Amino acid sequence: MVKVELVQGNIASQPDMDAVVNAANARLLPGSGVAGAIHSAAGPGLAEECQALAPISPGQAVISSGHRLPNRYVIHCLGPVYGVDEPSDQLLGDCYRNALMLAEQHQLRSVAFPAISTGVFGYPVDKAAVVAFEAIARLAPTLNSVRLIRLVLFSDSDHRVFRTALSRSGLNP
Ligand code: AR6
Repeated sequence: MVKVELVQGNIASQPDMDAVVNAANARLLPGSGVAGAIHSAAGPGLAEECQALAPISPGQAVISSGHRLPNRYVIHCLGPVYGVDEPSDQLLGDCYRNALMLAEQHQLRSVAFPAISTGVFGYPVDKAAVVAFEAIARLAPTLNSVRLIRLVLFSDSDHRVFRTALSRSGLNP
């Protein structure tokens, strides 16, 4: 069974993971928050590669190489803008599902996610945590290659909210 773990930290500093997930914008350009941290650590080659993959729509995921990041791959997800892209819970769940399916297709063992949509896109953290773990729990029995899923939370309070949701999710019994 896949292991799900939580850490507080920076998504661009997860050297032991095969892939990190970017909370991207539709055009896959460098932005603020997660996208800013990932693009500045990866260098300009990431934005160049992404031009051919963009645009993407809410819920979609695409994969690129990691460039100067310590990870082999970056999986770019466009989360829903809360209150605008509907149904937001389904679209946010699609991000986690589609990212994990790409990881499976590339036979990756470990994937680190940020809390997609909970920054600029305004998704309430407690609701986002429930959606994330529901999507992961539903897909977990079908995963063969992925053995470790890490949620990287930027703040202590987000880390606590995700910890509560994980303990109620039925994952990691
Ligand atoms: N590592 C881990 N988590 C982080 C980091 C980091 N380095 N930086 C911020 N967070 P956001 P979104 C947290 O805004 O809501 C961008 O401009 C942050 O506290 O990065 O999906 C893109 O270009 C929050 O909890 O992603 C898009 O236009 C969470 O990561 C748009 O923002 C997500 O915040 C995407 O918005």
